Amino acid sequence: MAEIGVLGLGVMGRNLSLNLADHGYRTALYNRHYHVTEAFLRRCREQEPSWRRLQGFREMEDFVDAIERPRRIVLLVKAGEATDLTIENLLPFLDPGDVVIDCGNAHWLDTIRRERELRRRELLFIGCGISGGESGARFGPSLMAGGSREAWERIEAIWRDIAAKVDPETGEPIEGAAPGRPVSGGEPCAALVGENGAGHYVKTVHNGIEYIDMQLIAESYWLLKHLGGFSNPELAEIYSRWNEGELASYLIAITARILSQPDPRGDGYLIDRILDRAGQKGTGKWAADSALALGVPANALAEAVFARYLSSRKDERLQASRRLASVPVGRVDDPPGWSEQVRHALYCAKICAYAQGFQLLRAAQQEYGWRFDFAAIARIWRGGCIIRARFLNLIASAYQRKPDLANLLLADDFQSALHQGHPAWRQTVATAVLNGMAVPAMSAALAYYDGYRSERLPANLIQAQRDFFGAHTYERTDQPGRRFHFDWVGGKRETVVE
Ligand code: NBP
Repeated sequence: MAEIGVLGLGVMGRNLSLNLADHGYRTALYNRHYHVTEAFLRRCREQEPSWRRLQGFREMEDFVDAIERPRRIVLLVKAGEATDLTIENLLPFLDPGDVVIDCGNAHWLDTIRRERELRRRELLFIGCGISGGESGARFGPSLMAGGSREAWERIEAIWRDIAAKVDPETGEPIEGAAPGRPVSGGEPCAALVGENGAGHYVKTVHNGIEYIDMQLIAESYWLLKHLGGFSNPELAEIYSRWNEGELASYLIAITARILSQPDPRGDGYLIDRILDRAGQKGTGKWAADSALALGVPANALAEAVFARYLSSRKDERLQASRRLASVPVGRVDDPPGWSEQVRHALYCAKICAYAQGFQLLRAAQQEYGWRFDFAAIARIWRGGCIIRARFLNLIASAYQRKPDLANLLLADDFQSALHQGHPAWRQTVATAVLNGMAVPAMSAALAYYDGYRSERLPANLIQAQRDFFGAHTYERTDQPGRRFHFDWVGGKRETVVE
């Protein structure tokens, strides 16, 4: 009998199945179109003996029957309607106590609904965020599970086995897994983060941070390239060097690789031939939607999503570039000094990006009744996932020391990094603006920082305007706890409203 089943053999399902097989799990496989299953198994059998642990089925009923009870069935199908349809088709074959684990990129509200519906049928349901793309699924993803403890206990050992591992001493990802030879030892990047939709919510916030991180890196690249005048090999060298320090992360590492890639179709570099139109699958928007819905000032997140929208309007931008006034883009006098400034700006803005992500998690736990362990979430993001970064160790320590920390910006390590880096950050944003270069995420993060640290903001005027046109009332600084309305037209009477 199989110990687990995987339903959906797209990119993620195939790779997660191989990961399971590498770890010795007998795995049953099913895909809507059987020819996909057949082709996959044929390739597996030719390549690696341990993959004989994978067994494919044409009929869904036979697939379910082949899994030992109570069953564990992983769904890796397209998120949305396809997931509902798949669950509906599975239901007649399941028995009470079986656990269904949806590893697709589901919206957390769908997961909350599905968990409730399956619980009514005495079935367990886990919504599990999975990050790391194809190679993460293959050699160790970051796994963010949401569900009941009973359901989690049924998959915990497997999840810890197949997840990415980090060195318990340094927190650095342990690399080196190969087909048939998984990483052994290390701290697994897998955890139960909360009930029902919590895992998919954490994954959504992960993706939101990923959007900001990518936008910030893209902005830094643009500033270095155009204002610093660095060539692609020099840029690759700069990012490789940055990858040795506080910015060390998967996204910085791949940026260095990307910038040094020659064009396979001719002279020059591939990066210069790639169209500047960014795609998206919508999880960044979900995160930004949630920030708006929950009243969380995640402006860098929103800007990162908007920046992709703006980039996708290539034809309009082309027209506008010929018609709207601009300023000539200059060159800085001291390119090495400039790259240091940009490095500080990137790091400070990145701290704000993560601060906004964790603020979102804080607000969501109140809204949905979850209780997040922020340190644990930071720890499972250190390996396997797209935003894995050295400085997640600092975030984990900050929350470990102070689980109720109001905002990451206030953690000692980040306070001092911001103290040290903010002059260069300001200089970077100012230089970009004066040269007509858009740095939406870097400047939004700076506005967030400056707004957050301001004892007073001009919101007094907004309150006065609201009271003027809509009698929305205001509070006075000298009479706390009471609300007032002023007769702005008559100009005489201020009344106490309550
Ligand atoms: P793929 O596009 O490679 O595969 C999609 C799978 O969904 C195929 O097995 C397909 O079956 C199945 N499917 C579809 Br489409 N409609 C179905 C339906 N109505 N009923 C049953 N099965 C259906 O996607 P993927 O990249 O493997 O992603 C799978 C899930 O994992 C998605 O939810 C995705 O958001 C999530 N995810 C992806 C990544 C990533 O980096 N790719 C990362 C994290 C999470 P077929 O072969 O018969 O068409």
